[in-house]
Amino acid sequence: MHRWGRSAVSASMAVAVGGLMVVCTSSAAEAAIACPSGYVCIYPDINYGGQPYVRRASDGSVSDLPDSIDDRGSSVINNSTRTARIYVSNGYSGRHVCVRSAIADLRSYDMNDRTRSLKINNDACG
Ligand SMILES: [Ca+2]
Repeated sequence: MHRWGRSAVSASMAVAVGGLMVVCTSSAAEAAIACPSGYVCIYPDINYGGQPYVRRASDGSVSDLPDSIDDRGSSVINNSTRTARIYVSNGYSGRHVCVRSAIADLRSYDMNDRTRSLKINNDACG
């Protein structure tokens, strides 16, 4: 949980509502931190919460994701024209899920907090 330390934006939003201690719960369809066009974003919390790991799809695959998201990813947005496969092991091995657009909760794929490598392809999912 990083809600209080997330960013200056959160702090200013709290001020904007009159200093009330309000924790906004973002809707499932809207990322608190948006995933830019052309990027694949892996979020540490479900429903696209927390500080995402972002990867420009044209920069290609990542065989060993950094510690910040290694075994921590809980939701994914693929805002690129390519396909993104997330694997439970390094080097694109083990079980994986193919992300065409977005997955709000990796628990539904038994992949929660099991994000170790990211394969970017030009093919289709499935
Ligand atoms: Ca997580």
